[in-house]
Amino acid sequence: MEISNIKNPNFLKKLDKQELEDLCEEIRTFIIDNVSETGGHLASNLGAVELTVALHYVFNSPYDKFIFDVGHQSYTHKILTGRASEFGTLRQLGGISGYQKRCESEHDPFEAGHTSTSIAAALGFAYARDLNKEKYDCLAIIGDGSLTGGLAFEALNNIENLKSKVIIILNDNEMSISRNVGGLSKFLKGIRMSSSYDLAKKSYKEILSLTKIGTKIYNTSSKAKDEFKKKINSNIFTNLDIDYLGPIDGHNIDELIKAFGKARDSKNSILVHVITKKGKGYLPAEENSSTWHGVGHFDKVNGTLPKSNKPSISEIVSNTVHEFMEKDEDIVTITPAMIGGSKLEKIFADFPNRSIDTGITESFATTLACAISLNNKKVFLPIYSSFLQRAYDNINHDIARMNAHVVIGIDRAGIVGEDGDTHHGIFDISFLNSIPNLVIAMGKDNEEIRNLLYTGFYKQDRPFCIRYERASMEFSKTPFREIKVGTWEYLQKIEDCKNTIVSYGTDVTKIYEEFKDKNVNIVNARYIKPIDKNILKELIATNQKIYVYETNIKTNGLGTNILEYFNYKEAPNKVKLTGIDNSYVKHGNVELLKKQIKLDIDFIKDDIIEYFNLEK
Ligand SMILES: Cc1ncc(C[n+]2csc(CCOP(=O)(O)OP(=O)(O)O)c2C)c(N)n1
Repeated sequence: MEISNIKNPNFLKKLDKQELEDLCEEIRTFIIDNVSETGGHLASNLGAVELTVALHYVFNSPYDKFIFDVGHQSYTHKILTGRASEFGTLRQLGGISGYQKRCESEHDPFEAGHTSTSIAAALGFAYARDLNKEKYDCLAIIGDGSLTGGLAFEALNNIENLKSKVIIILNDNEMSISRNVGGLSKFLKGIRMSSSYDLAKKSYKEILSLTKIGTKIYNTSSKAKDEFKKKINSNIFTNLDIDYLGPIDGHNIDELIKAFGKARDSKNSILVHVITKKGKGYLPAEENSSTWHGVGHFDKVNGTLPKSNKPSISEIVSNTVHEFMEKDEDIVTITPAMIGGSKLEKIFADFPNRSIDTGITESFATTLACAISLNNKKVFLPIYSSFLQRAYDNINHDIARMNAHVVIGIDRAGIVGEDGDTHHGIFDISFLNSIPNLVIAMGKDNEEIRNLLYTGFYKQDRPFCIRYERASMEFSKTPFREIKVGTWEYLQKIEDCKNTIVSYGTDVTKIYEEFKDKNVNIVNARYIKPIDKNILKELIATNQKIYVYETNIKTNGLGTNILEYFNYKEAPNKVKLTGIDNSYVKHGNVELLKKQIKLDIDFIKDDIIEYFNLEK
């Protein structure tokens, strides 16, 4: 079958078991072929092929609502719903998204990119369906990793409350990005292994008919039957009034179809526990699903990923914290499920007693970090900028208010590229800027990043946020020195020059490369908060014309901080702010995205030349 020709999932209903199995193999090959070119979430998608085909066989999308948690594993769904021919554009600028998108298809009723929202969404759809007196099924397809998020638990708790039927498909591959953690994961493992489960799998009629009393129960009210069913199959889900069915072999089409049929016919909300193998069908991904969770383009024949010759900034940060942890037993590192992404492998291997993976729990991890730090500890808490949005209240209400010594590593700050609008780290400055006690810093190179970390851990004792982007740079073990909180530096200061560019991070490095020896002053505003009032006073006194360059949301950014101070000082300076307007940035290559929103260095260079009336 030509996968690219699939227009919708209707054809599936006519296929027999063998044809369905063949289709799954073809889809797998199609995914590997395409993702090896475009990059994407390979291992998660390979594990969910049969599961998704069986769901589309049993249910009727778009009539029934398919809500994939995160959406990173929805490629088979995209293929079956008419988007296979566009797979060459996956995650590229102007191409199809790597997640569900309402604008892409009527088969995508909801959108995500962050985890643990699917059950809440399915429940909301189901509640509205019942209010509207309509009849269709609302499905949340959620991984065991995403089920560790508090939001998923809150939704489970509300199923009994809202009383609308939802179907939860738990795709359990024992993995988050790294191996899944925590009591829930242990519990799921227990279910998979337990023999009592086998008992529960047999029909309760079979069990009841073994004894006289049982037969009597079976012949009496359905309530008694329900009670008995619950007893033999009692677990966390059934105790929340959600029926439980499973575990089901997630690569056996027949078993899946039968189980999903039962779920469709059930009156009650139900969770179908499906066991899958992450990376299924592609050996390198099966053997190392963490590495192959999300990848760039790769060599599909040899199963090799391209190597960067420079370390990522995440690695530079974690290497530096590792140096501190070697000598300082009071540092604890906490990650909400991002050991690999935040490059914490060595910290976790060398300091297992002071490293915690809390699962996908940005909110919990932040309050936990706060409490640990209040007990004579310093906590390193790296979280991706966009996921930090989940922890806003915990940073404000806990860490900042109690002035706790937590060094928050804001990883993937700025535009991240192919993951798109749900993942760009462009809001953190804006939402943290208004919180008292917080320091927000961003270093321009290896040495400054290391010195900022040193300052955050050893030269102050309050919350310290250090942002760093998704990029690579040279690493070297430079000696540490303090960078006084709230101090900026001139990268270039020219006598009598009245033009000043202010920027931070690698943006200021790029500006310096473009404008060194030109008639502009260049200020590295490595502390976005607090700002350097001495330098600002100097800029006012010499009436500098100022250009602020940020690749984050403009509202409440560094530029706003400068304007606020100038307003307070009734400064006469002309100031131009550049940054991202109050809008979402799409997915695609970082440089192309920056060009699209007119924030790439070439555009900025011309803009600065024009603004300051400089010679080209
Ligand atoms: C709030 C949030 N935190 C972290 C992530 C990063 N992330 C994406 S997928 C994933 C693991 C999901 O595991 P699971 O749900 O089991 O799906 P699998 O990929 O194993 O199929 C994580 C941690 C995210 N998308 N959203």
